[in-house]
Amino acid sequence: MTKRESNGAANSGMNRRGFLARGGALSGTLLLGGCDGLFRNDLVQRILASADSLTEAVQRALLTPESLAREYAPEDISADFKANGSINPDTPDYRKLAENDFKDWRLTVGGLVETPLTLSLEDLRGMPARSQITRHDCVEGWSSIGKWTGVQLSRVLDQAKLKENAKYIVFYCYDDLGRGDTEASRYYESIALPDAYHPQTILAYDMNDETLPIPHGAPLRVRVERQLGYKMAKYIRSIEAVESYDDIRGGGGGFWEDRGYAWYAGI
Ligand SMILES: Nc1nc2c(c(=O)[nH]1)N[C@H]1C(S)=C(S)[C@@H](COP(=O)(O)O)O[C@H]1N2
Ligand SMILES: [Mo]
Repeated sequence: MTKRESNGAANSGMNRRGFLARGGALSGTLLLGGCDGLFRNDLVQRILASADSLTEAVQRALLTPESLAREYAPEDISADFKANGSINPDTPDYRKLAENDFKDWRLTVGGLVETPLTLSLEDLRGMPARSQITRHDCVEGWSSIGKWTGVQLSRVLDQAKLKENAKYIVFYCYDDLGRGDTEASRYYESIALPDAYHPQTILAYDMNDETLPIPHGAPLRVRVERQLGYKMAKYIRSIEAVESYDDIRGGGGGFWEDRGYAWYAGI
């Protein structure tokens, strides 16, 4: 893949034939097992096995071009992208990192991986980047369009090498949205491998061509473009590969899921 890849299917007004041609190219990639080995056959098998409900299986379309979220044109970018949930975390560890412009921030990648990683922002910026202009839909009923740039999560996971039994990717955040001042009341989220390996799932460090601002999740937030806003963890501290999220916090797989929201929030 090229250093900067972008999917122009939506904003170029591609016709159906062009769209199908893209689809052919994508499935060709799958069959050849190319694309940096992202779509190895065993991974595809595990992805299919990890779909934990029919709705989820139906909504997942990782293996078809329709699975790509629509991408917009630069002129569609919202002048005022709403910031929601935590907008300025006040936990002491986050304040300290923010004061030093996140120079000391490190992303740890662990759990069910062969090679645990510790990555700085520089490391992440040094990896191949992807930009996409997408619409963010919040469960509360508002939407905004923004441009996101970052590294595909798949690249980071491939560097860490997922173990055979890894099924979910968990994001732990710095903000204490639960206001309980304990580890357990901090924001967290989880996604399954099909979303983790989706080409538009990126760890974003830039928004609208500028460094990701604090209200939107500095220094790093995930974009999971086929799901609702609450799945897109901001203020990421660490990433963990797990077989199950049953034993994490309330067992729902996320801060809001533990409070009744659906774990799979497809749109
Ligand atoms: N760490 C963290 N991530 C979070 C939240 C939060 O409060 N804390 N809110 C979620 C919700 S409900 C939405 S809609 C989006 C908001 O992202 P934005 O502030 O960039 O609009 O972030 C999601 N990720
Ligand atoms: Mo939201």
